[in-house]
Amino acid sequence: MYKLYSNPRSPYSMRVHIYLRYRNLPYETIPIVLEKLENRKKPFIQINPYGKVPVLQDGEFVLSESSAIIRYLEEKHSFPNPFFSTDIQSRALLNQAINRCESEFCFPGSIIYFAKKFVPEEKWDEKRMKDSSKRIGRHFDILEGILESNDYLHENQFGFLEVLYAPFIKNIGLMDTKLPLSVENWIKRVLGHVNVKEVLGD
Ligand SMILES: N[C@@H](CCC(=O)N[C@@H](CS)C(=O)NCC(=O)O)C(=O)O
Repeated sequence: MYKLYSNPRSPYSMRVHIYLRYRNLPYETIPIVLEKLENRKKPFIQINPYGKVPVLQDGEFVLSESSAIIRYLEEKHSFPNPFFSTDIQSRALLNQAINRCESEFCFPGSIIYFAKKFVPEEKWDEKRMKDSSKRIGRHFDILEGILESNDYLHENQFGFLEVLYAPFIKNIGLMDTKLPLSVENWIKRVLGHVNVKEVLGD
């Protein structure tokens, strides 16, 4: 059975929980208490020297990075509705969208999230946070081009991208960004997905 080293408040871990439930793959969760810095100590630091969750263990094989974990499991199992199509250009476009999700949304989003959750307001780097909000706004304006005529981002099916975005769009209210209606509706759709709700709650 797969083992998933994870923390219940970690959005990157939540991605993998959503995915494992979506694919109905049995797994055991091994909680890592970040608050007690368990991630920085042995034995976890030997499992991932970067000290980050999630980490998947498949027998002797150990893999970190949420996106790489999901991709590995997709490639290992032959699902009837795989996230990656056999068409090389479709796969390339999905990879492009995955990279943009990380760099144009999750990265600027984490700047705002961590400031608002963990830094006293008088110490906020307002300019950096405003620039991050703008970047997120631009990203969703671009995604509107897809979502005004599609329910989902890639090939109009709930898939890899929705799994990656889900835990982060849950906090979209913190991002001070005006969203196009089609994006708001997509967010509702994703957060209403049964496996997303199982992991993130209502
Ligand atoms: N790029 C990594 C990011 C993982 C990550 O940043 N995990 C956070 C929790 S959400 C963590 O373990 N932080 C602990 C630390 O950096 O000390 C992924 O996609 O899995």
